[in-house]
Amino acid sequence: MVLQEASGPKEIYATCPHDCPDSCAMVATVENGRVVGVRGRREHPFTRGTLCVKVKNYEDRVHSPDRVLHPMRRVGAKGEGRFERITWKEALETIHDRFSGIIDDFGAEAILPCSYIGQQGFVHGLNSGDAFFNRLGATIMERTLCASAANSASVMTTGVSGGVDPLSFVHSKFILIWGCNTISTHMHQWPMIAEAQRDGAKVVVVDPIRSRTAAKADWHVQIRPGTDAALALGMMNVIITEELIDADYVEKYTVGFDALKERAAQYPPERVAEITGLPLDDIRRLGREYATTQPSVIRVGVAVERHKSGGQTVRALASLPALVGAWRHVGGGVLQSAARSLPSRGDQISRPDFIRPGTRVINQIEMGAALTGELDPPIKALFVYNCNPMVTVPDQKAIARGLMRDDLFVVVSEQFQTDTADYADILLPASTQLEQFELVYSWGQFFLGLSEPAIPPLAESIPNAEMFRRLAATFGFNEPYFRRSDEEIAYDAIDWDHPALDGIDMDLLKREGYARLNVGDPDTRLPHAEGNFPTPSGKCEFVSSRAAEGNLVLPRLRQGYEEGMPAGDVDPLPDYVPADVDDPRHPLILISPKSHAFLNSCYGNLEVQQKAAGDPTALMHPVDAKARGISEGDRINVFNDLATIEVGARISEDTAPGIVVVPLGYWRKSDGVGIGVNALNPAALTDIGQGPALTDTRVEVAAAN
Ligand SMILES: Nc1nc2c(c(=O)[nH]1)N[C@H]1C(S)=C(S)[C@@H](COP(=O)(O)OP(=O)(O)OC[C@H]3O[C@@H](n4cnc5c(=O)[nH]c(N)nc54)[C@H](O)[C@@H]3O)O[C@H]1N2
Ligand SMILES: Nc1nc2c(c(=O)[nH]1)N[C@H]1C(S)=C(S)[C@@H](COP(=O)(O)OP(=O)(O)OC[C@H]3O[C@@H](n4cnc5c(=O)[nH]c(N)nc54)[C@H](O)[C@@H]3O)O[C@H]1N2
Ligand SMILES: [Mo]
Repeated sequence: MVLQEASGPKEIYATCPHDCPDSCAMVATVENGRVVGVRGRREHPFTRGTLCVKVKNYEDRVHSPDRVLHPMRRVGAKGEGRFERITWKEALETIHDRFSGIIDDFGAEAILPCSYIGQQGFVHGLNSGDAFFNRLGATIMERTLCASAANSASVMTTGVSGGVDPLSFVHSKFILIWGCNTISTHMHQWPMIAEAQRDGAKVVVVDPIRSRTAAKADWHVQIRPGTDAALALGMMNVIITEELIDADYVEKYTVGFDALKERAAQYPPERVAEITGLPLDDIRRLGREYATTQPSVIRVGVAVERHKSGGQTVRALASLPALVGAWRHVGGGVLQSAARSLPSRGDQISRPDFIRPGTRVINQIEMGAALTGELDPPIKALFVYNCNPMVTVPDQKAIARGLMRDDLFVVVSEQFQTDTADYADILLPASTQLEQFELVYSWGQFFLGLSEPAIPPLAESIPNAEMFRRLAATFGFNEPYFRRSDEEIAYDAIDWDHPALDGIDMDLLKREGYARLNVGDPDTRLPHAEGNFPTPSGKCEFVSSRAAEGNLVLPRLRQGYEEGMPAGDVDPLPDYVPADVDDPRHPLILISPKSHAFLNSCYGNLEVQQKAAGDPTALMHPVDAKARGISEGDRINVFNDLATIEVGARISEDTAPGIVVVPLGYWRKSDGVGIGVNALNPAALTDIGQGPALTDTRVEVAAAN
């Protein structure tokens, strides 16, 4: 909505476009065709007027002199990042010619699209190119970089449920923040947690490092990375042995208790202490307090899924509330992804009906191998949008080798010349949120946000939906579907007749900028007090009836395409399976959580955030540093068989021994080292959801020469 039309500054409602649970409501101020400032909207009940360190100067991102503003063609060698300006017509014709030649010689599956959630909205987001690439017949990219294991595991356990409202956390008495750095990664949830804490709630953080969030907790449970499933099963062991279960709830609203009981019996606290590195008494106390302090709530972060048994870990966490009857209370249960409360229409967004039967599926985490391996047909073209795989995808060196191939035609659509864009043959200019119309969902709260263009797209940049309209027209795709306006796309993306949308329409969203889904009042909301789990049994499934379907990946990430999924190899019960990674030459566990000042790799090139983030470092425990003769500030090499990266040493008891912490987000070219933390991570996948098993990476550290 435009708040003022006079000759002075205009204010326009927007919603933050980033892949983040908060999806903040913002106002952009425009003067003389320029965005001069953004601020949070105070009246938004969840985001309440504050913006994070990344987004509070979003106008600098929009008007950065580094924006890609024109279509460009590579000059010079691959990867050098030198380009010359061309017209949109030339760019589209080049893509058409190259793709057509590849299709003639190798078939359309030789083309691989690569997107992620650089833009978190229905119109220009993750799935915005699906219909085009499906119509083309391209290979399908399975996009499981984030929360795929956790989402799949949650759906297997509690169904397509959004879980506990984050606004209901004020009513919680025991808040278990598990593998989640709330204060850095979705700070707008913190005020509700702090309010509960002031009212006497106990805040417990399970994290191998003393994160900003752990530092504010009443109790920091400093677990060994990747062992969370053992801790959850150990808690169940205590809860069951000490008869702290809610027997009535378990009887009425769950399936598989006897089997779960048997499984939990294999995890006595003594064994769990050994696996997790936690004191025996802490495990007992955590089980007891969690069960008896109601309402208890678990906030599941993405880090817990990043292990070989990451899916089963989330299955265990999603099972705990039903075991103790936490769902009976307002503010009791589990919150993993609120997005499941929004009835989106995947069939209308991705058009899986365009997919030719038998089309090949390649997992994004394995793209390095796909670009360098012997495939039939080989990958001959890569089209990247909303994604910066050279920073964010494991097996980075293989991806770089692939992108250097002379016979690979690479198109990148970007706002900035990222590490990935350096390898483009054709670089296309993308607009930012304040230049486009977008409908934004949230995975951390129950509001739908609208974003209206504050200014027209800068220079020749265009929104993704417009790019795919132009591409479809160039390829002669005549279906009216490919001619829909941005607003029509937004309309089609949601089931407006669903009860969750009662009373909400586009006019309301345009007027207000956001709307709360019709999912009940956070002060009284009880989604599963009487079961009502949207699972096949209608109950919380300790034993999953969907395990037989195999390695479940949600349709949105895979466009509803089922063929080729491995079936029948998923344990129907939660379990802890150690990663098979013992390697005496590389004994340290590498973790690479988010940076406070970057949003994945976004802002890695912008000065304010670079300053806030400081130089890339590796955090180590003093015992590990001393054993290697390393002091604070030393240049060190972190290495394994895949790569060596050089960073500065930070030494502190904030981390448990045996761990090296190198945050994600730094660009390869910005620190002169030319290689990032994902060069150390192999393309290992989780048990459920095929997510990245990042926590299973092992490294060694030595002083750099
Ligand atoms: N500032 C900032 N905010 C962001 C992002 C960003 O890049 N920067 N990215 C956004 C995105 S895409 C996402 S998915 C979310 C993710 O946000 P979070 O869910 O908070 O995920 P992470 O930051 O990856 O990890 C959270 C914490 O888990 C800990 N951890 C690592 N391994 C383990 C483990 O094995 N067990 C346990 N219990 N803890 C572990 C880490 O030390 C870290 O403190 O944040 C979003 N918000
Ligand atoms: N080691 C390690 N790796 C990780 C993680 C980790 O914790 N550790 N986290 C994982 C997680 S949770 C996630 S979500 C992924 C994120 O992986 P990515 O989605 O690749 O992350 P971003 O860095 O946000 O890259 C998005 C790119 O899209 C561009 N972009 C933004 N808006 C638009 C648009 O409208 N159009 C176009 N064409 N481009 C746009 C941005 O400029 C940016 O360069 O990384 C994963 N990788
Ligand atoms: Mo993510």
